[in-house]
Amino acid sequence: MTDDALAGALALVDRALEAYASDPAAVATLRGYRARLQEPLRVALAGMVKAGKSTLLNAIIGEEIAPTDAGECTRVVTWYRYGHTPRVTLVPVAGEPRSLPVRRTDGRLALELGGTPPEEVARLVVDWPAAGLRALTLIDTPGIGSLSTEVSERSMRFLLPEDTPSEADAVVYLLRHLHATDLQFLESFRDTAAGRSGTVNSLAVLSRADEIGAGRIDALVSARTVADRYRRDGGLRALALAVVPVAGLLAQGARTLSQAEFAALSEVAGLDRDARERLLVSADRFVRADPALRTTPQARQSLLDRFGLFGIRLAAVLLRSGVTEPTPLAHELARRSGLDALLRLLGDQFTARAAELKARNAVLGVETLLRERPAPDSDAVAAVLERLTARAHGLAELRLLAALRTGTVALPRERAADAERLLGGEGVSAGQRLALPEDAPADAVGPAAREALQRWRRLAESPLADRATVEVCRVVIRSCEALLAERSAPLTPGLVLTGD
Ligand SMILES: Nc1nc2c(ncn2[C@@H]2O[C@H](COP(=O)(O)OP(=O)(O)O)[C@@H](O)[C@H]2O)c(=O)[nH]1
Ligand SMILES: [Mg+2]
Repeated sequence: MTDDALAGALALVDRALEAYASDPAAVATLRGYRARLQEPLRVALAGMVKAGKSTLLNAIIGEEIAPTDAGECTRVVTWYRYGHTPRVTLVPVAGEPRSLPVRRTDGRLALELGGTPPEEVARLVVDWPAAGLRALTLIDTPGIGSLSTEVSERSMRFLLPEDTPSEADAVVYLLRHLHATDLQFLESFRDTAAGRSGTVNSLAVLSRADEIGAGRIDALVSARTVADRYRRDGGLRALALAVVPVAGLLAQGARTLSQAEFAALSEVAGLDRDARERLLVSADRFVRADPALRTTPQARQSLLDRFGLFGIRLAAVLLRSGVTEPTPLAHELARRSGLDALLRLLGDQFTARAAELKARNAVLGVETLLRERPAPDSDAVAAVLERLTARAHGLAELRLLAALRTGTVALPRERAADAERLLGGEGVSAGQRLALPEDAPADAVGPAAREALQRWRRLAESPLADRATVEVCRVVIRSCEALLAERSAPLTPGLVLTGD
């Protein structure tokens, strides 16, 4: 299924290259699409200023490289992609790309534009040898709805270009509180021609989730409830495949926890109850001079910056409940931060579908080209395109999934949920599509797939089914048939991007 879409898209672009051979601009565009099909999936992190994008990007990569908070570099789009050696390249709007020095302060990259004004920078490209970047290229975007409309516009132009397909294959959209600007953005992403059926390539993160519970230890539980509410009632269902709460700062700290930090956290955890509660009552109190502590106020300040009061409290609880080593502490903190759940979603929804998402973008690109610059041979290219979209079932699944999510196709709620799952809306593995328990034996797939197939065949043959329903049935039935045919395929989800 997967290879079909990718091979088909490559063949389509090659055919278009022939048709447009005498049009240098079109050739350059098409070559770009071709290269892109063979690169890792591009996932952009988007959201308002200070939503926690750069922090979350670091957490996903597992290294503290992206600069956070203000600075001119946070005003330009920055790509983080896999490379053997660290390298930073500035790509100007006009002129040749040039290398920038790779300088780090406290681990993070000190990205400076070397005199070029931000508005003359198309993007910065950071090549970095981080394992997490092998499967995904991550793109940090400047905040939307920022005080500077020019910065905000730059992000929107990147995510929603007017005349070309988006440069990102998928988007993780961070929101702190459901804000009108957030919804507006998600809606335009969904509706724009280039981002058509954007639902299938967006995930929403309720970011800085630790702040929702005012630093209480159960903050993530409250955040989960808020995220569930957003998903149900907030109009987000039509706009993103899932909404998950993540405490990005804690996640970043957990993935880069140092021995010294572990020692300092252990000292806090080892205090007697009264002293500990007094110390952790507020951020101010935590960093005050205290002769009873070995950890200096500066070190405590740094702990606070890296983990937040919530993270320090949580670490103290874990250390008191029997965690004794840095690695298990780091893992438990990452799990509780919500990062593991997000990585699993990225794996299930994006990485496992990378071929289809990339192919979809190439198809949109060729479609746009055919529409806007017809060539003598356009009809032949259009025919190849049509055959591809009809044949590549993965693309049909994405299209139908988006239609179901956005309510363009109306089905009774339970039926729609069944269809979405079978189409891979909760992950593309056989187990996820058939709602099998995680420990189900491989031979459970056959009977479950057959049952689903019969269920959807009955509906298709029902005299009450209208044309739209029959069309849904056709695609779902094909997904069931593919499950039966691929019974030997792995039961478990696709690649999960955990680091160490
Ligand atoms: N408490 C808390 N603070 C966070 C979290 N994520 C980011 N921050 C802080 O919020 C500020 C903005 O974060 P940044 O990642 O630069 O946001 P961006 O503008 O969206 O890239 C920084 O001071 C971060 O330390 C989080 O999960 N919890
Ligand atoms: Mg940022």
